[in-house]
Amino acid sequence: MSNQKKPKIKKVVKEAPKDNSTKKIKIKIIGVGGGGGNIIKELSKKLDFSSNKIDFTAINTDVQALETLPSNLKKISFGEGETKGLGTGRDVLLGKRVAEAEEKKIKNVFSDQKDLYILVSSLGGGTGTGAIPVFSKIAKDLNLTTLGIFTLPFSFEGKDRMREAQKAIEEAEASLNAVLILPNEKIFKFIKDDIPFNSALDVINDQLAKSIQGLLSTVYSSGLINIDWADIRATIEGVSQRAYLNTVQIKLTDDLNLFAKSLLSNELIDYNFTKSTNVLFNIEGGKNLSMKQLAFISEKIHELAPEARIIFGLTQNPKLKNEIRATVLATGTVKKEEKISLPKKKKVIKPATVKKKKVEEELKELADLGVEINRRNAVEIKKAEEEELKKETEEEDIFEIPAFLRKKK
Ligand SMILES: Nc1nc2c(ncn2[C@@H]2O[C@H](COP(=O)(O)OP(=O)(O)OP(=O)(O)O)[C@@H](O)[C@H]2O)c(=O)[nH]1
Ligand SMILES: [Mg+2]
Repeated sequence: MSNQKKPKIKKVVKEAPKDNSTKKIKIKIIGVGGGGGNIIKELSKKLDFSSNKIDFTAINTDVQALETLPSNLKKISFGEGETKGLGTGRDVLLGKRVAEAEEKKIKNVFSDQKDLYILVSSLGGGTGTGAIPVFSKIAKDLNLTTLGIFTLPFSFEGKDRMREAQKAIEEAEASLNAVLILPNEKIFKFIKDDIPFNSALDVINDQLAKSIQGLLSTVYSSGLINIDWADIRATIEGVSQRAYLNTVQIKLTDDLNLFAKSLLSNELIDYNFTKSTNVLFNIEGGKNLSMKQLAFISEKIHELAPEARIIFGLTQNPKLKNEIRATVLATGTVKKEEKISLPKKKKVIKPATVKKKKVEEELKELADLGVEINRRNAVEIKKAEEEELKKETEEEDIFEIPAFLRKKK
């Protein structure tokens, strides 16, 4: 650290007022579609503080799925006329159409003047994937502060599902302030791939719920050093920001290096930490909480994301006796070309010099064997190489065109 720039840390060292501004923040969490409902159900189970400041709403075209959710969630069905309350059967266009037709109902969901609206959906089906861009646009038109939390389908569900999900994100993020993306597939980094489907979903939902819980606890707990609503809004606001969120809890005696590493490298979330422009983190602990952990984490964040503005909070939580828990929320605007994309066939463009060397080596080998060669000059060799390269590129590009268009070609 000694020869590095000092981190741009905003220090808000102040006694937390009893009625501080974070405590007044009103948040609405809206789960759209089946998976969205499941995730917010998981989250609502975890909240240990009175949730009258958090409103959970599940909205779906599938009435039966809504009925399985607990009664502390508000449930709204939409598109019943067209879907008969049975869901869309993975029809994205139908999901979009019924959401557009229900604009009034959706506007009503956003009409309660909350400070922050969090849209949660697992993309890849018809309802969430079709409706999320519509929800996002309506929220933008109403000038609301929004955070989208979306999962991407598993690879085994097929490329079309993934493509639809990506398209929905692209459309939605133009209207949302920040978007957090968690590809379901990444869970296989942590669990065996022969785990039953539903159990894998449970693990993902649990992880996501824990992280959101950490964020909410940062918002609603009184801090020794307080993060206020302006700090949170500054982190989320902007357009098309990608977000990172993680919560980690360790024993006070554990290795701080390991703590920072697991806090700042949540591999489930698609996010490049080095691109962060705003990082907000909060540490919660019992009486033994010291500035040491805070300073350590700040330095680690600064090392990883040197350009980020870092805001921190410190919260005493008597329930955490010999443990500390940290939550980090980071955002950074993603340029178009940096957006996560489907794995494409890799284009390996060999530099002409490498090829030329290879050609010459081959010619020499043949000459050594006594084969007479009609040597081409450098211009001819270069022309032939360029033609070969062009042919290769054309062939490779063909695989990036959807099959039905390829056939037309
Ligand atoms: N993380 C997570 N992903 C889920 C869950 N349920 C479904 N998924 C994923 O989300 C995709 C969409 O499923 P649903 O959320 O059920 O779809 P929907 O939005 O209700 O749309 P339709 O049922 O087709 O109208 C699936 O392909 C799965 O990849 C869940 O509980 N958690
Ligand atoms: Mg459904």
